[in-house]
Amino acid sequence: MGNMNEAPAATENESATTDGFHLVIDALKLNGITTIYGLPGIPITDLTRKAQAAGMRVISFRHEQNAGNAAAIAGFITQKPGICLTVSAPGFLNGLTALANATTNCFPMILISGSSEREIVDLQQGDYEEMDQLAIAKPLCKAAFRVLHAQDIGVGVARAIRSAVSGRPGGVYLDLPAKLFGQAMDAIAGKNSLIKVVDPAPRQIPAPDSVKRALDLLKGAKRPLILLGKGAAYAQADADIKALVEKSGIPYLPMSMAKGLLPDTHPQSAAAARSYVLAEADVVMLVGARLNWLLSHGKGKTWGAAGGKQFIQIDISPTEIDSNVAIAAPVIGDIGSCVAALLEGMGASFPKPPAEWTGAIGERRDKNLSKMAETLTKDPSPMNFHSALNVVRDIVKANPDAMLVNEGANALDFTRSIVDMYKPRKRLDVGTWGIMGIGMGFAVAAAIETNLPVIAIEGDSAFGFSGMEVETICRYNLPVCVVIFNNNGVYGGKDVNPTGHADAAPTVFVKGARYDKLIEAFGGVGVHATNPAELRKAMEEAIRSRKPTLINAVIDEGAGTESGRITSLNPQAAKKK
Ligand code: FYN
Ligand code: ADP
Repeated sequence: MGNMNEAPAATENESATTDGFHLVIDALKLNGITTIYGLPGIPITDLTRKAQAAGMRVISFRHEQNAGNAAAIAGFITQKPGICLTVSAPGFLNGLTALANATTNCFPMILISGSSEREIVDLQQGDYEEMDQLAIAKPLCKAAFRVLHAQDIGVGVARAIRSAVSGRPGGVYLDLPAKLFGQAMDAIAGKNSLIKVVDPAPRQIPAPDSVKRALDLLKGAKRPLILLGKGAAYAQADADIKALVEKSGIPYLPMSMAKGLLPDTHPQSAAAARSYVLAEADVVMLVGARLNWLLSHGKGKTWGAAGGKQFIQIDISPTEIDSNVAIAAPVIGDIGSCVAALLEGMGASFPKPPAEWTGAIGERRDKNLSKMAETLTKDPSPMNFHSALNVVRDIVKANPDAMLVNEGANALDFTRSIVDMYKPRKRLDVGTWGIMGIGMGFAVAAAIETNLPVIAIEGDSAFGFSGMEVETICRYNLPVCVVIFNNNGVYGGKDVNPTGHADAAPTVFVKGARYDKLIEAFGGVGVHATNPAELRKAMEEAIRSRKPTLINAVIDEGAGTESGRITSLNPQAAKKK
């Protein structure tokens, strides 16, 4: 027996060492992160293997942009930062679009990229995939860190997690030079260097006077409107948000990714009277929504007579206030805390808006709804967006838990107004930036994070940006049903090359393309749907079977308009007289 005061002889384990690979994995797992979306390659191939061996899910993509989009939307769905792992330089650059899109949309994600050694990069000595990745990432994300020593990995990961989810969520870059992974250190010291982040997204309680100011404004409003944004969806304060709307009796307008916070069929929804309520409201309460281009910057003819409006804005970011127009009543804090405080301040009863206002909205809403209903009954051949979406609308209504991914131009805009959503955080779309290419990355993450059926409604152009991930969807046997609205081109297939040269017009694709054949190459189910009945049957079977499915829905190549509802943003040469 040794001297009782001496530490017991170290067991084999305790004398073991750890290394950078394992410290990165242990730091992520310690913080409840179980999934990595990425693409193996130098210098992170072994990190992907070791992460999988350590019990993490490592979802391997065909292009890093799609892995990054998957990580970003995983963050939106879970409130935990999604992790995208890439190789250095080109792989890092491929991930940047997703990192920037995450930051723009306030989705929490961490882009982790292997990189070249500092000493070589700084001397510009021409290393393999040499690039100063940290400097390039910084302007595109919320925070960026580099770790050079194994003992700092715990701090680096902790800072990245806290930066991604605290305050306004966003994208964070974590730069790991190749040499870091092989650095060994004492296992106990390594374990002790890791940080389990405490309260990474602390509640931010609004000032009581700001809550009172907002409620006083609402009480005095003759034509109040609540505008729900994706920040409200992200906050996961669903019951209180629903209570706020219903207790106030105020009409509400959901932005696209806030659809489903209350069912789109809710009697207070003003979605089908959008232009009227934006123009006529006298007090507008923004809840996790920005007055950016999607809301005409809070000014102009969209908002009716100049000066007639007063805005209340609930947001976690104080510097968002007054970004476009004066905000009369800012309420700064996390939406959960702000809405709870508003509800408390409303007391037992709160004055309802004048019947004249809600009545006028109802009239306009019903008029638009009946016009839409009439359009949806038409059954043209080939299908148009309305007749195809009439099927999708029914499928989503019958499967309210299914996730809906949506991108495109007409495919996006018509789906947004035709397909009602019934539950929060089900509609995942192009968001603030109107970006193309989020489709398959979002679909993979929606399936991985929820294990629910995923319906991806894709424009044929939009699908082209991430279509190779159909192999990823098949490889992991994900319950994803991709419906491609195939109208032969960007916006449609009608353009012609005026020169008579054999080159197709820039917006036109191969006519009659059979995208359904693509998924068959990987063992998935391909369906060619030329009418609503075929589309309905294929979607119902995909939901039932949970098999990876791609439906090539033939749409009239003349259907829709250039850029959908934002044609005005696409400058066109003045029509020749
Ligand atoms: C809405 N509407 C409806 C319904 N829902 N009518 C009947 N039934 C239903 N269910 C009406 C609504 O009241 C409007 O009519 C009209 O339909 C359009 O409503 P929408 O689509 O909600 O609103 P709008 O005006 O298009 O909103 C502007 C916008 C939106 C910029 C917020 O277009 C948008 O989010 N666009 C995203 C574009 C994008 O990112 N594209 C991707 C890349 S583009 P009125 O009230 O009568 O006006 C690549 O080329
Ligand atoms: P939408 O496009 O749906 O209008 P935006 O992305 O423009 O939504 O706005 C989202 C807003 O929500 C951002 O200003 C962001 O700061 C804010 N936000 C995000 N999460 C929260 C939260 N948990 N609490 C409060 N505000 C939030």
